[in-house]
Parts: sequence; C-alpha cells; structure tokens
Amino acid sequence: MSINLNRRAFLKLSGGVAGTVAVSGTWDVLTKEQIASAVTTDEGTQVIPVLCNHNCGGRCQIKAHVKDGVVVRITTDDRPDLENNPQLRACLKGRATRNRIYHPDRLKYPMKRVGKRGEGKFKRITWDEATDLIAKNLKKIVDQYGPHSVYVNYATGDEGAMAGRTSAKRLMNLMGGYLGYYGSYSSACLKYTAPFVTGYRDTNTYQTLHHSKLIILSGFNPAETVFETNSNYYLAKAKKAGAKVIVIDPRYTESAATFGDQWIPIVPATDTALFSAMAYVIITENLHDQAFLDKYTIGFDEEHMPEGVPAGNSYKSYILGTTDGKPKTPEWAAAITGIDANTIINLAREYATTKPAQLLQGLGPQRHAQGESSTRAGIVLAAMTGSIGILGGGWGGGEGGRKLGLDVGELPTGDNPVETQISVFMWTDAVVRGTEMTEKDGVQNGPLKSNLKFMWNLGSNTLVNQHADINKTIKILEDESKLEYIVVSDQFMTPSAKYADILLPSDHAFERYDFGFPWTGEEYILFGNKAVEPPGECKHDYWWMSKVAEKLGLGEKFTEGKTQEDWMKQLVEDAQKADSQFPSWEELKKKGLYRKDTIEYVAFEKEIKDPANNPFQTPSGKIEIFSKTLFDMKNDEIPGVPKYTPAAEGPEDPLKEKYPLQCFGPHIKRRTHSTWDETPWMEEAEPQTMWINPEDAQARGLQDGDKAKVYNDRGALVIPVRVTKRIRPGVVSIPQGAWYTPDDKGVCQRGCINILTSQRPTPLAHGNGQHTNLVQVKKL
Ligand SMILES: Nc1nc2c(c(=O)[nH]1)N[C@H]1C(S)=C(S)[C@@H](COP(=O)(O)OP(=O)(O)OC[C@H]3O[C@@H](n4cnc5c(=O)[nH]c(N)nc54)[C@H](O)[C@@H]3O)O[C@H]1N2
Ligand SMILES: Nc1nc2c(c(=O)[nH]1)N[C@H]1C(S)=C(S)[C@@H](COP(=O)(O)OP(=O)(O)OC[C@H]3O[C@@H](n4cnc5c(=O)[nH]c(N)nc54)[C@H](O)[C@@H]3O)O[C@H]1N2
Ligand code: SF4
Ligand SMILES: [Mo]
Repeated sequence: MSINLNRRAFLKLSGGVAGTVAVSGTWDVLTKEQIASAVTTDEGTQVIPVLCNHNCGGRCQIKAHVKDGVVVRITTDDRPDLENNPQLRACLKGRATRNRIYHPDRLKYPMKRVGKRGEGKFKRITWDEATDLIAKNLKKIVDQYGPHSVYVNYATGDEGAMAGRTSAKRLMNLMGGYLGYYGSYSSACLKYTAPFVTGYRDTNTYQTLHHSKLIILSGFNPAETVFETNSNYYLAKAKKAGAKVIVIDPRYTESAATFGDQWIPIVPATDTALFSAMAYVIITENLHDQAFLDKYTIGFDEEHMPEGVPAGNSYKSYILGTTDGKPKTPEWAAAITGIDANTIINLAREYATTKPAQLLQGLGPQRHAQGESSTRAGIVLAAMTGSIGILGGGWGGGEGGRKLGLDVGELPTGDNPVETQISVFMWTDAVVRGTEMTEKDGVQNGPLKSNLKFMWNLGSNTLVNQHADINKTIKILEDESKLEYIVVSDQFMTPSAKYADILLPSDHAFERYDFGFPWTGEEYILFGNKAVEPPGECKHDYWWMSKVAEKLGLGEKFTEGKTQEDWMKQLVEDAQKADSQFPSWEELKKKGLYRKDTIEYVAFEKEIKDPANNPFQTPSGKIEIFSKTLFDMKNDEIPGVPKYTPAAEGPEDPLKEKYPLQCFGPHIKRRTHSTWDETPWMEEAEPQTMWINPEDAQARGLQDGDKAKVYNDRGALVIPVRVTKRIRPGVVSIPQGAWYTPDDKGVCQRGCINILTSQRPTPLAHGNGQHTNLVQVKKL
C-alpha cells in the first residue's frame, strides 16, 4: 500500500528528477500530517468510488480515500476476482490521479483572451462575464451565419454521461442546430468500411479468446491500449489454454513481449499487401473454405459476382493477377512489406489450417493513408477461412463496435435540425472552405451553408494538439476572420486552450457525479461520486452551459429545472425502469458499480447459423468481398475488392529520397492521448522518446539518449532517441499526445508528432491517416 507514498516521499526529497518542481508544488497541497495519516491509519478516512473517465481504452474502478476533504490515496477494485466477473483493476494512470487533480497548474478561474489568438495571454473574469460573452457571441454568429457555422469539436477528455460536448449539443439543438460530424479519430476507416463488407460493425468479445488456437494481433497492442479493462486477462487466459500468438507490428510492442510467440515486423502501411499474399498462398494451396465462401459471400470468384460487373473483377482474379498480370505472390509482398516470403507462406498456412483462429486487427493499421483497404482485406481473410460468426474466430477491430452494453442513457441532446455532416477529420477544411466542400470531400446531406465560425472545444485537445498538421491548423486559428469565436473548457492550459477566446476551468471527475461506460460494450456501468470539492472556481460544463442558456432565454428548456445531479438521478431512474435490477442512487453511490456476469458473445452468429432469416445487412445480403457500391464509385483508390495501393508518404513514395524514414505515433501507456502529459509521475514512468533502430541511429551518429531533430516539409520537433531493435529499420515512432511546445522558430521541443502529420484525408472515409508520414532525422 505504501508504494505510491514512498515514491512521493522520494520525489519530494530528490532534487534531480525530471519534473521535480511540479511534483513538489503538487505536494505542497498536502501537509506532512495528511501524508502520514494515509500511511498509518484509516481513521476518519472515507473510501469513495470515483471515476477515471478519459478515453484510454479501459474503464476501471478506482476509489478515492478522502480525509479532511483531501484525496490521500487511491485504490482499485477489491471485489472477489471471479472467472465470469473479474475485477476491474486500474492501470498506473488511474492510480496516479492525485498527481493530476492536485497539480499546481490546474486552471482555476474563467478567463478571456487579451493577447493575439494563440499567444496564451489571458485575463481572469467572473463566471457572469464569461457566460455573457459566450451568449452574446454565439447569438451574433448564429444570427449572421446560421446554424451551419457552429461546430462541437471531437472531444474525449470527459467520457461521462454529462460531458461538456453533450451539453453543447443540447443547447445548439434548442437554437436551431449545428454542423454535425460522422466518424472518429479512432476508427474512421474501420467504422466507415466494415459496413460495406459485413453490413454493420461487430466483433466477438474478448471473453471468447480462449477458444482460439491461434490469435494474430495485427497492429493491435492491448498491453498498452487496453481496449477493455480485462482484454489482457483474456489474452493471458487464451495463452494458458494453449493459443499461439503472432504479432504483426513494426514495433516489438509490450503485447509482443508479453504474449507473442512470434513477431513479424512489417513495413507500416503495407498490411493489405501482406494479406493479399496470404490470400494467394491460401488460394493456390486450396486451403480456403469454399463452402463458406459459396454460402455466405459474394465477389470471391468469377462465379459469384453481382450482375452487370465486367469479368475479371473478383478477388481471386486480383490475387492471381488474372487481370493485371501481377499475381500477389509472397515474393511480390516481401518486396513491399519487408517480410520474407517464407514467413508469409508459413503465416498463411498456419492461419488457414489452425481452427479456430482469429486475426485481431487493432486500429493502428487503419489510421494510415489507405486505412480502408487493410480493414477490408483482413475481413476477407477471415471469410476465406470461415472464421466469421464462430466461437474462437473473428477479425477484431476494436473500440465501441459491439452490439452489447447496458441501456444507460446520457444527458439527452434532442434532435439536431441540421442534417448536414462532415467527416470529423475535415473540420479545418470546413473553417476555410466549408461552403465549397462537396460529397467528394465527404460532406453528407450538404452543402454547408456557411464556413465554420463558432467552435465549442470542451474536454478536447483536438483543436490543436491531436488534429494533424499543427502548423497549418494554427495558421487557420490565428486568423480571427475565419473561426470568429472559440470556447474551450479544460483542466489545464493545453496547446488547444491557448487558442481559446474564452477559457473555462473544468472540475475533475472526482469533483462531480457521473457514469463511466466501458469501451467495447461489456455489460457494466461505473458510477463516480463527487468525492472532493473542485479547486478555485472550477465548474462542471453543464453548470455554466445552463447560465449561457439562461442568457439566451432558453434556461428552462435547457435545464428542465434540473441541476447536473438531478439529471444523474433521472438517468438512474430511467435505467431502473429498463432493468429492474439496476441499483438505486444510494446503492450506486456506495458501490460505484453495477455489473452483469460476462458472456461469450459471438458476432454475426445468427447470420451464419440461420442465413435465410438473418441475411447480412449488405445490398446482396452476403458478406461483400466485392462491393458494387464501392466499384461504382469508379475511383482507383476505392476498388470493388480490397487492393494494395501504395499510399502517399508510404514506403513507395518517391518523397522517400528526401525523407527516408516512415514515422507514426503509437498510443502508449503513460498517457491517454494528451491527457496525463502534464503529470510528472507519468513522465518519470515513461519519458517521451522516439524509437529508432540501431541501423538508422548509427547512420546518423545517434546514440541512446541523444537529442534528435525530426522534420519534414510541414514542421519539426526535438526529442531524445531510444535506440532499440524493438523497431524495424526505416521506421521511427514518436508516441502521440505530447503537448505541442514550440520554440521561437516553431520547432516543438516536447515531441508532439502532429507537427509532422498531414491533413490529407483517406480516400473513402475522409478519415485521419495520421500514421502515414515521411520524415528525416538528424542529430542535434
Ligand atoms: N494507454 C493508452 N491506451 C489507449 C489510448 C491512449 O492514448 N493511451 N487511446 C485509446 C484510443 S482513443 C484508441 S482509438 C486506441 C488506439 O488503438 P490503436 O489505434 O490500435 O493504437 P496505435 O498505437 O495507434 O496502433 C496499434 C499498433 O499498431 C502498430 N502499427 C502502426 N502502423 C502499423 C501498420 O501499418 N501495420 C501494422 N500491422 N501495425 C501498425 C503500432 O506500432 C501499434 O503498436 O487506444 C486506446 N487506448
Ligand atoms: N498523430 C496522431 N494523432 C492522434 C492519434 C494518433 O494515433 N496519432 N489518435 C487520435 C485519437 S484515436 C483520438 S481518440 C484523439 C483524442 O484526442 P482528444 O479527444 O483531444 O483527447 P485528449 O488529448 O485526451 O484531450 C482531452 C482533453 O480534455 C481535458 N479533460 C479531461 N477531463 C476533462 C473534464 O472532465 N472536463 C473538461 N472540460 N476537460 C477535460 C484534458 O485535460 C485534455 O486536454 O487523438 C487523435 N490524434
Ligand atoms: S486510465 Fe483507463 S485503464 Fe487506466 S485506470 Fe483509468 S480507466 Fe483504467
Ligand atoms: Mo481514439
């Protein structure tokens, strides 16, 4: 129990640790007596279930030990650890939350901008002034430009039922609506593409993993990205039951180190070439499940094509090179993927002959410039081996995609009268040229009647830090004639917060009531108590949004007479009506958790077991290996069957001569995106470094720990290097989420990868190919 405290004491005493200044500042909040009391006695200490509610892949139970109004310690789930109801134990971040809530840099007062936009100069104002200014500017902009000019930015800092983004949507719907978005930064390509193949997106639960004999983790790193609190528990269980685990990843990840029997270091952005060659081996060695393909799919071979499509367009024709004269052999793929032909042959044979097997794709491969194609090609492999709709099979594909979960609501937003939507990644375009954007730019139910003029950025660092090409973004934001008003609420002065016109200090999840929803549709709900008072004048977003609504004459409609706590009580009552076992408010406050036993859920089971009554929800009613809808788009980058097309800034781009290294930003365990970057304990646990292979380091005279400059035509950053064989040659990785910290020349000193990424959208989903970048590295 005293590990954290020992570390704290150590940090306070030691002078030389990075971030010491901030750490000792933090600890000034607690007296020596308070620290001692947490170690020695629990007398007078209340243990209160609270929430860890960021977008981290997990949703674990944490409990605040509160004494004299101060959180002195954090513990986690201590219920019995049962096979079908395992504990929801917290990771290092959740357990370190004191370092975040008592951080000396917490925003404490509402502020308005006084310098140039982005300069970071603010003046403290009252809540009354802040809400006045927001109401006045919002009204002016909506009156002048209409509802299409207002945008509620992607925001995942607060994932609760009462999140600020939800309040903003509720208010905007009362005012005539706002420009909506579809997709996400997480799974844009997967989300958009999977429905073309299987009708909707769904995956087997991780509880079923132990039925698999072979698990391929393809760009999937749950040891760090979690994807459900207990995914690693289920992977361990599968290993124990005898499953072999193969990891396909340019990096030797924590998942590879923990679970991997084999690591296949692939060249980034080439998964489709690998999958195509696996298909070649499977077809030519007759290892495919023809009966499954005949019954459940269209487009695999020429005998099963939709009407009216010219010959030669089936998947088999593509793979065998019948039409283009290029068979997709293992040798062909070896030259592209950097994986030798024999490894590809063995992988294909093993995948096709080990039953049941599953190819679990993470979201990394689809966050590439051609992210749509690898998703599709992976599903096709699963279909070719009859691995869909069965226990132990499946194709993975991540977050929020399952058809499970409890029926618990959130603050109702009402309906948005505006039907026009953009892809979430295209908002910067919508600021600059919204009215000129068309379907080709991914606009749905368009056109936009105005460019974007008003931005709500509540619990988000996507305004600057998490969106691509920061230099391009900040140029757009600095021009006040474009986005005329930006409202940000956050707990810290993030790179996005610096671009606010009005900057509002948010309370923390420990300082309010809310729900925590599990990521992938597991059947439980967490409840978070208000355990401590917020510092300064921090308020929940719903509170100040109610004031804004009042000032716009919409107060009663917005609140329906309810405070945030009243809404939570209402949501609990509604959930109780839907489920007689759902706990009361008082029970939730005490236990902080309502959980059903886990079940082994198989996606698409009914479509496979009883296809006559449950056709796939595609135009043909089958799994569409060939999609006529996509084929009819007549776009080489969106072919009828998944094809490997070299990506812009991928390994085959001639730009490689100038910028020879492929660079992407993995999600790592010490941060949730940019959240926790400010936390010194986390920095000590895992400092921000760039992985580089010894070959590439040596060629540049770089040694472990040296500082390097990484750059391309869009920008530059400085970062210490970690020289390691854990990344393949030709590739460097810079963990995403570090705070953009420019020097006077605009060179980021902290290593924020989005100074290097591009705003080029992916061809079909108009999503973020933020993992596809070419760079050069030189020693500083
Ligand atoms: N600790 C932590 N966990 C998180 C998050 C976090 O920020 N921190 N974020 C959460 C969120 S919102 C999301 S969306 C998910 C993101 O989850 P993912 O998108 O799956 O995570 P990434 O780290 O981007 O990519 C996963 C792996 O793909 C590898 N990879 C990159 N390019 C390629 C490629 O071309 N081919 C192959 N085969 N592999 C490739 C990377 O090296 C990495 O190990 O994680 C969630 N979990
Ligand atoms: N290059 C690159 N960029 C990426 C990715 C990548 O893989 N590579 N991944 C993308 C993905 S998958 C995602 S999901 C996005 C995530 O991007 P964001 O949704 O912007 O997530 P965060 O960076 O965690 O920022 C959340 C902010 O909310 C604040 N916050 C926390 N709690 C609260 C609260 O209770 N109230 C309020 N008002 N604020 C709060 C935090 O301090 C933080 O500043 O990033 C994307 N960006
Ligand atoms: S950060 Fe995520 S994985 Fe870690 S304790 Fe919190 S909810 Fe769990
Ligand atoms: Mo995400």
